[in-house]
Amino acid sequence: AKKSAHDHERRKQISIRGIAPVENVCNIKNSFNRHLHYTLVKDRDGATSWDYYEALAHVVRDHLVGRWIRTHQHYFREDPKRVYYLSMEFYMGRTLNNTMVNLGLENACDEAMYQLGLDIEQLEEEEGDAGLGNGGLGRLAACFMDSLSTLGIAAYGYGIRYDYGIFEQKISNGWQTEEPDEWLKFGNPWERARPEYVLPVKFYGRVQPTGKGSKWVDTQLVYAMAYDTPIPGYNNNTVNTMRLWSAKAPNSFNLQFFNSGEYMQAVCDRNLAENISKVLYPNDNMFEGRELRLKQEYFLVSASLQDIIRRYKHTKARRERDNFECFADKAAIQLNDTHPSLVIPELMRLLVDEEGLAWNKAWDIVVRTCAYTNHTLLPEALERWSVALIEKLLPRHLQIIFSINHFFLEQVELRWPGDMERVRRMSMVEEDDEKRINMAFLSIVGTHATNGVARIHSELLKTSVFRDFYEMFPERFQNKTNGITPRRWLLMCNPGLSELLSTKLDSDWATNLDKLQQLQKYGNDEKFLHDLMIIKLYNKTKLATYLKATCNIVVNVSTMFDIQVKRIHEYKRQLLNCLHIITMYNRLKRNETAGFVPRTVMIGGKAAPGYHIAKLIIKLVNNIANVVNNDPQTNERLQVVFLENYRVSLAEKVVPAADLSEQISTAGTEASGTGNMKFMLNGAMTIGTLDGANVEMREEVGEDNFFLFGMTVDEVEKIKKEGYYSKMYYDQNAELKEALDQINDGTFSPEDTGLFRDLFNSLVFDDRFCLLKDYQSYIECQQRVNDLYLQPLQWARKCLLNIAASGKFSSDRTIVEYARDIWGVDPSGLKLPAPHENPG
Ligand code: B1H
Repeated sequence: AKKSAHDHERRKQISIRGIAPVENVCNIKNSFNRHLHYTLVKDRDGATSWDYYEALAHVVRDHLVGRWIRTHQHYFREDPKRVYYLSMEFYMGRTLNNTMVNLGLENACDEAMYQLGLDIEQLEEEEGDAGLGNGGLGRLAACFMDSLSTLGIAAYGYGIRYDYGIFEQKISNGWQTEEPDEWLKFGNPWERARPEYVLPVKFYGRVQPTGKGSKWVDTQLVYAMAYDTPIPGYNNNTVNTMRLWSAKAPNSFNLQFFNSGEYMQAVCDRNLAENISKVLYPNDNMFEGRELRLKQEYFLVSASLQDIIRRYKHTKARRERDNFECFADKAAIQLNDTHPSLVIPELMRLLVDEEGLAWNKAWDIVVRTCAYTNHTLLPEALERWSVALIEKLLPRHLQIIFSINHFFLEQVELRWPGDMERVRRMSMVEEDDEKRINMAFLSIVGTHATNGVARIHSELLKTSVFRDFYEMFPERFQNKTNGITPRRWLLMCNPGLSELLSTKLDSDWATNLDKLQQLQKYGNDEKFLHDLMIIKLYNKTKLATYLKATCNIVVNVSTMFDIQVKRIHEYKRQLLNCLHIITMYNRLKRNETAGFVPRTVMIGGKAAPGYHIAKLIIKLVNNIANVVNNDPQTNERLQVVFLENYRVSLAEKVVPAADLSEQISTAGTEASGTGNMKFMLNGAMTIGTLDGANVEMREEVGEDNFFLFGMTVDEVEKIKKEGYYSKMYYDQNAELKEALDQINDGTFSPEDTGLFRDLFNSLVFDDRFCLLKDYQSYIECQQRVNDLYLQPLQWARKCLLNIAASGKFSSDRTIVEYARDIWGVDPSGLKLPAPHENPG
């Protein structure tokens, strides 16, 4: 209670997060008590912490409602071009604190809870994450929603309301186990169900040729029910909508069973339909060609397009719009990777089969409306759906895809007469083993813009996987470097730093993040650097307190916090980090302690449940931790922590506490990365390769302020072409050999000496991601990190320069570029009038 009173005092000073006039505080207290009574039906004796959280959530939600309605009235009246962001993932995390920040209610709520004898931070901890995403791709969608609202763009997010989001990771005996994420267990105060508003989605059946076009008949029907979540902009009274679809069986489902009297069977079978929105596929950067996943993708596409078309037709002008002449001027549809790429054949089907447009007219509309974002070059992540499966589930769409491909290949032949090899390469229909549809090819051909998510990634798209397509459509290829929302990733998660920055910067810095550049001039201001270090120490202490309370882990805040948090994947090279840890351990065991900076290395992330090697990596980290942390000869200087169940809300605690951010993927494999930006914004140093957005981060901050190591993309390409034999590096580097042998000989698994053999073999005999080649360079770079950390003021100065140079990585900048170069909309920057509020 003493600590939280201190935090309370801290937060009260914070000016950037809204003022707390007595009247507002009083209204919030009244509203809170009313909700506790009428909404939660509890008194103060029976109320649990969750009840208090939910009561506060309702107080805050009430402040959204008027703005939400007014925003949509405004859009209906003005009829601006709408932007539709279609994504299979929206990794939103928690909502309460974010809403308070964006509405400027934080201080008033904090004070009100304090006066009621409650600790607001404790209530915030009651909220579970909305974990409807795997990693970067889903979190990007969430950051984009925040920026779209903040920029006043008339945007809608469309996705699926999974009953179960990304699994909960438990570590037992060092192994990952998965538990279902019951995020809706206690209800969700942030969504509004629209049970009166359901749309039909069809599956299976067959195509019937008729006199005028094709008909899709004998289909199975599933309903899509809308659930709306408000998305408030930052301090601009705009509240957009994220609409998530939930599957609902129609009463006609299994009618044959009802008719034949098998009532029980028929009702029980309704699950079959409703399973479509049951659970998020837990793969990051990995395609899994299951029928249920294809159903999910079409379910999202079909429901969303019906909704988009309904909104297009229903204008304020009395007469309904009955033609599609201006459809592409009134709607922009952004495909978050190929996952919603069935939009292309589905919109063709709706326009041609249902609305009666000519093929060419429809095609022109589709291409002008849609745009595609590519998020990965890894071949195992590219969607290539089995033709047989599409034919079974969506027979009409397969015909349409074949036609699209046919007309497209005609164009290719026209352009390159006789180049049959090129025609074969560019066909959307792949004929190697099983026939498959290459959804990325379909997406490039069916849209007017294809973009990568960092400059280097966008360049690689043009020169590698999509080279032929770039030659055909050079004007379609763009770059949109990713960004993150500074509201969640600074204002909300790092109040101490936010407040410090606000003492030096214009008050609108959080919406004009380039203004962070003004911080450069404090690079030699010792007082300022000292304040910065105090805040970092405070954040480290807070994380330490949390780790003690939740996992009973004790960490030393005076050590360097060296952190790698992200999904576990071979290309992200958590094993390279492990090799460095083992190398440090061996050196300490040899008493090479001179000038060694004590470190706490933290690694966190989920492995896809079916990804054997990734799960073994988690076990290895935990076993290394066991050995290193229990060795009295080293454990004063080196500690290893596996952070369990890494997710958005844990990132909010970890990122502000980091000294060193590990961004060490093989050059050319991480499309962008966005965690890298979060650490930079919060004043960590980065050790990283020239991969993804690291390249641009280093460019912004200057090479002296970034710890670079490893091969470049060109060097990776070259070495692979020449024939890369990782065993050579194993044979020739004694420290590397020692570390790898220890992984192989049971040093870290005495109970089962062969446990990590697969890891050893994959590194020494295959090493697809060139860890052994980059090892020496990484170790030397880590030594430079060590040496700089020995000079606290120099370190702090470089941290400051990183913060100052991170402005480019605001998702506001990213969205402004999409708006200008792809969607053709203006960020209005409009501040709507506040609705008259009478919360008392
Ligand atoms: C990213 C994915 C992804 N790229 C397939 N690709 C999935 C692919 O369920 N699936 O089938 C799920 C996710 N995710 C990430 O996108 C990149 O790896 C990051 O580098 C990038 O920062 C992020 C956002 O652009």
